[in-house]
Amino acid sequence: MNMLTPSPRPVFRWLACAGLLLAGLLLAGLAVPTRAADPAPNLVLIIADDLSPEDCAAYGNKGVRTPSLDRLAREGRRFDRAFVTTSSCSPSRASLLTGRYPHQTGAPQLHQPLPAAQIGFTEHLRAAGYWTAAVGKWHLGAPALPKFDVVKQGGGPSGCEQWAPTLRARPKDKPFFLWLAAIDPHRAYQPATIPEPHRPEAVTVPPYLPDTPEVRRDLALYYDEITRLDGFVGQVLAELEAQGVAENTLVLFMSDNGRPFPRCKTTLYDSGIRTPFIVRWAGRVKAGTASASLVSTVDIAPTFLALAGAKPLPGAEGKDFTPLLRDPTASVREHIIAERHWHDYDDHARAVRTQRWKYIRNSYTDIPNQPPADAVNSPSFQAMRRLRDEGELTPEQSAPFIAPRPAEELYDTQADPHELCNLAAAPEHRAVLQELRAELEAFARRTADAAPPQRRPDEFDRETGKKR
Ligand SMILES: [Ca+2]
Repeated sequence: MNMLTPSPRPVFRWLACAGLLLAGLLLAGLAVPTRAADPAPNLVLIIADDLSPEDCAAYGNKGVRTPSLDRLAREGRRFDRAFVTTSSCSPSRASLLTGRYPHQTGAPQLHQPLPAAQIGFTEHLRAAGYWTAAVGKWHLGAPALPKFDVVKQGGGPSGCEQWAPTLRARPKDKPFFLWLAAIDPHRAYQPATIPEPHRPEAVTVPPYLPDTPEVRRDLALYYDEITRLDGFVGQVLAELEAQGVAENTLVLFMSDNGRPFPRCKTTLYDSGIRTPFIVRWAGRVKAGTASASLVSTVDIAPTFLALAGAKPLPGAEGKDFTPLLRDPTASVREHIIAERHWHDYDDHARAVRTQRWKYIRNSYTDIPNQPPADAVNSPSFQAMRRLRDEGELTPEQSAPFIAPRPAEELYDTQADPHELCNLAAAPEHRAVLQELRAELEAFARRTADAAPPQRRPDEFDRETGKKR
């Protein structure tokens, strides 16, 4: 019977196989990314405003609640020696976007707009097929707006309210770059920013600030804004997961400058220029690791362009730090350079920092090491003025009031992490001083760096912070 009537089964088998093969090819076709086997990574850069790494739990401060940053560090790599090129908001951002030092951007002083002729790395990302958006704080001026496809400014007190919604509404047919800039934890501070505010007893008071109730309350309010910012970082991480793109997205968290307190923001001490720097990139950067290698925010532009397979920026100064993503013990630079320019008050200084040493050269020794106007207006600084008048400040706490100040400063950051003991005159460290001095002089020659021909007047009173 079977021999006489041909069975239809082989035909069905063949049809079934062909169908499966076709379906497989179709599925494979859909899964193949537009850029061959290694798809261009999405890049998310999160920029806090005035945050020092010492004020994140991931960097050891258990008094501040930053669960999302803790998670980023747990799932990525924490960089412990990462630095901005200047401790000042808009110049730091202009340097980051152009991959150049502040004096090379045409916008070295606070609030100066970045000239349109300065090329931002986003322009090369766009040429390579990326969709680019800046969301939250802008502070780069109108001429730089066209360097992104989309710029959404503000959105709420935190500056972060539009981050996740913008990510949700992105075009889904392109790799993306997001510049997510917070206004937190920038001053001014209000009570009840978060449901469970930090207690003043829980804060860590650095030794160059007096341990008074005013300073503790001020630090606690600063911590509250850090926690608020942290919540928005968590929303972005959740949205990346919801879209199924977390695996192929590099997230980098940093700050534009250090905490807005005296002897921190605008200074060239680590409290001004050291930044949190956490990179998460699943499967590419080993989770839960830390790196002590030097890295600068001027390095981000060349690194992101290299990762995206985009053209490098002409005239960029930064170094591609992708070796540090593969190996936390790799090295891409021997030192970092940082600059100080006019910021509310007149100033001009430069610093070079190696793994161990910090050398600072102050051009205007006649003025004190002034905090910015927002910090002068803070309860902390006003308490310090009172204590100064009462003779109750330690020498290191008095620094913001003392002039003249030294032309040169040298610190051993390993033995003296708060940079309180100036070794510039110590005979046993003369060789280090000369080496770092020569390094700064070479930098000045190579990049045509010099103090401006004219001093710029202060915009605020140095004691009261009132606008002049
Ligand atoms: Ca800032």
